[in-house]
Amino acid sequence: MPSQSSAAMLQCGGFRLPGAGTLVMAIVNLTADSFSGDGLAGDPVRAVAYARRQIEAGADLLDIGAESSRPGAVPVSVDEELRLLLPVLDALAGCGVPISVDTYKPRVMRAALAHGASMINDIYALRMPGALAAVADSDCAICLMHMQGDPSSMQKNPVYSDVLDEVRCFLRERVAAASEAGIARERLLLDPGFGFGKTVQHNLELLRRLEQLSMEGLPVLAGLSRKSMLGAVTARSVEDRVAGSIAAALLAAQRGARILRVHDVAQTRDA
Ligand code: 8Y7
Repeated sequence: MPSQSSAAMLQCGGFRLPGAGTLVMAIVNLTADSFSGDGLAGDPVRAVAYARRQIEAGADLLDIGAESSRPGAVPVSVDEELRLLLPVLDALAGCGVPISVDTYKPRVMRAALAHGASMINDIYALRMPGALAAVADSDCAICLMHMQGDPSSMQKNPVYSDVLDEVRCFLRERVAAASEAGIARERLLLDPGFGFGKTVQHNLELLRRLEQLSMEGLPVLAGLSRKSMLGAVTARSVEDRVAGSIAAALLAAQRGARILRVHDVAQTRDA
């Protein structure tokens, strides 16, 4: 991974993740209507068992989400998100791997950190009012993801003149905002946000040029698993995109991605 070999360690709560090599992050969806049909439908016992199986399968991190961000998904209230999330976080305390929480809501961020989360994965890149402050006083890692528009409308007509340039420019602005809020650089990850306000062509171009995304050694996270761009390339339905997902994960890793956010942990590790 030449483009990332000079990358520094990532501070991730009580964990320090190595500055080289590729890590696998397992997706744990607590919702019923997740994008890829893998939602655990708000059953905390099943969710915890599922999360533990992902760790056994070799997950280096877990990413737990209680609100679907699929195109057109209905927003969930803070109370409902916490009701789904907190019992699972409590049950996974001491599980041995860092837990990331997929949320953009400052109140959920604070509660998740108080319940042991080591990373915040924010599809809005800390743009919600109060989000920067919610994470500033902790030592959690933060994934800053690019999205054009919002999930209710983002796939309607995404337009860019140079998609890589615009994504990088946005992320650079978010890194500056985080730094201004007192968040150390070694806590930050960048993510182009595959599928978030992008056409298939935009996504493929971002994957092709992924090496150019990283700025000054900040690690990159890539989430391609089972996404519709893979359906467009392979003509497979969501449940038949494992091979495509693994191929895409490998391409991302070769182009310097440090963390691969995936559904199929064992298969991705083997590959
Ligand atoms: C991503 C993500 C989703 C991604 C990051 C899905 C929450 C859609 N995709 N977070 N979340 N990056 N950082 O298909 O690509 O998993 S939801």
